[in-house]
Amino acid sequence: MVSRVARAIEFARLTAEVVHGFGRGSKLLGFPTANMKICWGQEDALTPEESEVLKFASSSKPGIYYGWAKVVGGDDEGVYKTAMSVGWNPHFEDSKVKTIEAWILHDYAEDFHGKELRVIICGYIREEAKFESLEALIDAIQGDGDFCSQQLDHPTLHSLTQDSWFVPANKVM
Ligand code: ADP
Ligand code: RBF
Ligand code: MG
Repeated sequence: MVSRVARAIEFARLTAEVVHGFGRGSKLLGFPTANMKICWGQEDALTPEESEVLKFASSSKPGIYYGWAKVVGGDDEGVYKTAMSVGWNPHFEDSKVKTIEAWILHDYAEDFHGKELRVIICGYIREEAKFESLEALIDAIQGDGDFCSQQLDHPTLHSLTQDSWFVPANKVM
């Protein structure tokens, strides 16, 4: 049994390029995850946005989070719910890198590797786990999606879809 408790966190507004991950999100699990670029070991030469991502990656508790996401620069710039995995993917022993990955709860018509992903991470639901089987991991991820979606229906969190973080800079009044 997977136990989930929603814990609010200080909202984390992050933006990063979508980079290639292990390539198994869609193919092996059936859940595509957009991996955010993390500039490890480059502390001195980062933009403020890159520093924020690095800070979040370094200091956040590994686990599953909920939030809102928007892909910038593609055909679909909607703000959608997302379930996010932050950590080491302990189910897979070959994973030696900490990742920030967003499974956006929306069907996109196109792949968006290389585009900008903006997110507001709002809360934490559970630790990452190693499961008995791939099916058990898949069930857990599906359950996380449902749980995250419910949290985001709360009016306070739903109003973040209108947050200035998601408004293009040239359209801010
Ligand atoms: P990778 O290992 O390169 O991250 P994945 O199999 O996890 O590959 O697929 C992630 C890619 O799928 C994203 O970078 C994005 O281009 C695309 N994608 C399409 N729909 C979604 C979605 N709903 N959520 C996340 N990524 C999506
Ligand atoms: N990986 C794990 O090793 N353990 C987990 O408990 C776990 N939970 C996840 C929950 C969600 C909602 C998502 C989107 C991913 C999760 N992952 C977890 C990460 C998953 O293994 C990873 O996205 C794929 O391996 C592709 O890199
Ligand atoms: Mg991925």
